[in-house]
This record gives sequence, structure tokens and C-alpha cells, in this order.
Amino acid sequence: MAQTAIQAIATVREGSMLIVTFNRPEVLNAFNDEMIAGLQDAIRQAERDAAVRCVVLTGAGRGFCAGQDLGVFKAREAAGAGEGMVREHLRAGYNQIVLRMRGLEKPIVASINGIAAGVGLSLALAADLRIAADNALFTLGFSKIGLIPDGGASFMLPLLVGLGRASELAFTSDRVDAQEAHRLGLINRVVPAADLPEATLALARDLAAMPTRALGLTKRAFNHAILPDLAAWLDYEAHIQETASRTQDHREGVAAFLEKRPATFRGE
Ligand code: T3D
Repeated sequence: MAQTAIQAIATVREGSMLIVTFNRPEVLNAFNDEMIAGLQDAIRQAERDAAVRCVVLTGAGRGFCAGQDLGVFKAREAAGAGEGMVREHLRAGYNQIVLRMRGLEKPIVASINGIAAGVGLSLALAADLRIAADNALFTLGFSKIGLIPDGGASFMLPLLVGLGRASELAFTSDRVDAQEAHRLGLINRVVPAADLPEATLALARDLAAMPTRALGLTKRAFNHAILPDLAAWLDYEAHIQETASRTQDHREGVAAFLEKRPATFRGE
């Protein structure tokens, strides 16, 4: 087992598997820019290294990933960040990650060990397979801070669960438990929490022992059939997220979260 970094994104090689761990457990692995860059690097590593034949994404501590670090939004506002900031952050950051995840011609398994929220859930949806602990929770969360589902979730979610359920999950940001997520088709498998690491490795080991080229070409065919305009969709999603981010309700949602109080939205 070769460990390359213990940082906000920790990568460990285990045989032909690359295990990537989101590693800011004190904030439920909410993503900052170091993590965005680290995840981009980890996927590049998987692209370059022919000996890597399956990638696993998981979280340290009690969460999988709570999405974008909301402290960053507050800091941006305080710094008077100009128009286009959110759009460019998405385009250069999460959109590149999703494009690389979908473009990687090797299986990616999201091993969801706890809550997956915001773009944390989007990243899980961009993986090929999702296995979750029975105590994992899922929430879009974007509507609670006046945003739209991004990181590809605006099209991956309706693809996986259908438009009606996607609308309900996105509008309400209700938390869904692992059993319900499985019933909805959001995830592939649920296992007892204590068994998640071993069940994930067993699944990843099986996938890594399959004909990698055929699996990669299958993924390419699925992408071509179902996500042919992925780059353009992501670009549009970033564009309308920029619009959402300029609303009063977005500012209120973020402030309310950081001040640990309920938000009062005015619809503007
Ligand atoms: O510019 C761009 O790129 C735009 C991109 C946007 C992408 C997005 O992901 S937007 C959505 C961002 N995420 C959220 O809105 C989710 C926010 N978090 C929550 O709603 C809740 O924390 C959870 C539902 C995820 C979990 O709830 P719970 O009760 O289990 O835990 P908690 O107590 O709320 O959180 C534990 C700690 O993590 C807490 O810190 P503390 O009080 O112990 O010091 C909390 O503040 C922190 N934390 C959780 N999520 C975030 C966070 N800190 C910063 N950013 C977070 N996203």
C-alpha cells in the first residue's frame, strides 16, 4: 500500500485501486480550493497510471462531503467579489472534476460513509456506482442557500430518479436516508455502516479485476448515449448558478447557515 499524501485530499494506492479520501472531517469534508485542486490531481493520477483500474471516493469522519465550504462564500462577499466569481469557480473547479470523472475510462465508486450534501452529493452522482452505509444521509441542500443544484446534479439527478422526484429533492432539500435513496435509485447498494469499508474494497477489487478497457468503453458509450453534451450542460449550469448567487435569498441562506439560525427568504 503506497500513500502519496495526507492532506485535505488523501490518496492511497491499494493494489490496483486508488482510494481518494475527502479529509476535512471537522466540517464534514466541505470542499475548499485545496480539495478541488487535490481531487483534480487525484483523478489525473488515475488517468495516467495504467496500473490503477478502479477509483474509490470516500470521506473521513462522520460525513462523506457537505458540499462547498460556505465560509468561502462569506469571505467572497466580504472581499466584494465581482460578477462572474461563482461561474468561474464552477467552470474551473467542479466542472473540470465532473468532466474528468465521467471521462476517466475506469470505474469510480463513491463509498458514502455519512451525509452527502450540495456538491458533495453531485460528486457522488458523477461516480459510476454508489455504495452507502445504512446510516448515510443525502440532501441536495442548494435550495436552502438560494442556489440551484450544480456540479452536474441538475441533470444527473433527474437522469437517476426521474424529473418529479428530482424536483422534490431539489426544491425541498429534504434529507433522505440510505434506504430511501436506494429505493429512489440514487444509490446502488446499502450495507451496514461497520461493513462499508470492506464491502467497498470487495466491490472495487472485483471491478479492478474486470476487463478495464471494456468497462472504460462501456462508460464512454453510456456518456455518448446519455451525456453527449456534458461540457455544455455544465457550462450552462454554472451560468445560471451565477444568477442565483446574486440574489438576496442566497446571501440570507449562507448568513443563516453560518449564524446557525433559520433563514427568512423573501423570494428575491
Ligand atoms: O462557487 C461555487 O463553486 C458554488 C458551488 C456551490 C456548491 C455547493 O455545494 S453549495 C451547497 C453547500 N453545502 C451546504 O449548503 C450544506 C451545508 N451544511 C449543512 O446543511 C449541514 O451541515 C449538513 C446537512 C451537511 C449536516 O448537518 P449536521 O447537523 O449533521 O452537521 P452540522 O452541525 O450542521 O455540521 C458540522 C460542522 O460542519 C459544523 O461546524 P461546527 O459548528 O461544528 O464548528 C458546520 O458548520 C460545518 N459545516 C457543515 N457543512 C459545511 C460546514 N462548514 C462550511 N461549509 C459547509 N458546507
